[in-house]
Amino acid sequence: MRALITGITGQDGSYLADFLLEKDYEVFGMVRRASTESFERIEHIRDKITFVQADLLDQLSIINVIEESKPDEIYNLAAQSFVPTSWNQPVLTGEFDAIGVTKILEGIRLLNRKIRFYQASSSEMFGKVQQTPQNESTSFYPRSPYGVAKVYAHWITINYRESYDIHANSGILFNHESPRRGLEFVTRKITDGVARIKLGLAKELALGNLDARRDWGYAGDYVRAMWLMLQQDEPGDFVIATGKTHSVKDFVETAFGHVDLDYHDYVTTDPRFIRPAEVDFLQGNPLLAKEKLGWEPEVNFDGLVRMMVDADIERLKNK
Ligand code: NAP
Ligand code: G4F
Repeated sequence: MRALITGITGQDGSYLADFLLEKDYEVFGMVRRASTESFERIEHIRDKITFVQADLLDQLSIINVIEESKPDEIYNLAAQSFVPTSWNQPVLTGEFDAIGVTKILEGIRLLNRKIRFYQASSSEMFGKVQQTPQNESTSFYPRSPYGVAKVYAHWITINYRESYDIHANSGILFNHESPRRGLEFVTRKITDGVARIKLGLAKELALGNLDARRDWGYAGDYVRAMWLMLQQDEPGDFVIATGKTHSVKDFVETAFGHVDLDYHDYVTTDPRFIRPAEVDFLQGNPLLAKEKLGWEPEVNFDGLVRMMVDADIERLKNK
């Protein structure tokens, strides 16, 4: 089997590449041109991946990589994925995260409609939640340009499924984290901060809204669900989540507690990290994924926090 992964240099792309290589896939990774490479997350498997260069902004480049890699499956994980940036760059976010998806689907429509497609949809689409817990039928109410773009991408995926009979799938993934998570996202910012404080490299950690609640899982578990969706006879939409919700404060408390520190002594709040509109609460219902895909998460909240704190301490100790 041949798979093309867009966003292979990102958190999810790297775990998915690990997973597919284990399954003996031939893996093609779409990367965009940069003056310096950002291959840290895939350094360990670099020689097993065939890299193809394209950008979500460029239709012809996408057609060329599909033609070159001749994939059985395409996983579209590339995106401008940081929610705060989407207020500063709303147009670019729309171009990448909404129109970019249409460009890949157009490539499939033109070249080979048998290619199976995975779209990285997001629980950010639920935004100001209309129902709790959120499932595949819950109405969307996005609260950021990122969330709005992802709603477009979700619906264009369904539209190509229904219009052209393409095996196009949308995974509505709730927040998933790991030691490979970008440093600006709150979980990694916290675990990196805890490690620095523990090692005497920093004295405080400035955060924004500590009351926001998320359904946090482990990225390694979530890429398995992506693959499972593409192995089904029928394409579909699936919520992937743990079903549990925790506040940012819970995450902070658990992370500091893991290294025997009291967060009250170190955490400050800074209005710079408060968003123009907030998603206050997310909690997914992964029942459909359990029933149809046989998918369940293996790492729980405490295990995830410990894994991330330990990895950051190890990384900074060896610097
Ligand atoms: P990430 O670490 O930010 O990775 C994003 C990837 O997209 C990087 O490889 C980046 O490449 C690539 N990319 C960005 N713009 C591009 C462009 N114009 N052309 C080609 N590639 C481009 O994100 P992630 O956490 O792995 O998330 C993967 C996907 O799942 C994203 O679509 C995200 O929106 C979605 N999602 C994530 C979560 C989550 O909790 N992690 C939850 C729901 C949905 P560079 O290395 O060149 O920057
Ligand atoms: O970690 P975050 O930046 O993730 P957010 O906004 O939930 O988005 C992530 O998950 C989505 C799935 O729901 C993905 F689609 C998206 O691509 C991304 O991966 O923020 C989580 C919460 C927010 O409520 C934020 O206000 O943490 C709060 N927060 C509090 N202090 C902070 C901070 N977030 C960040 N990034 N930095 C802070 O200092």
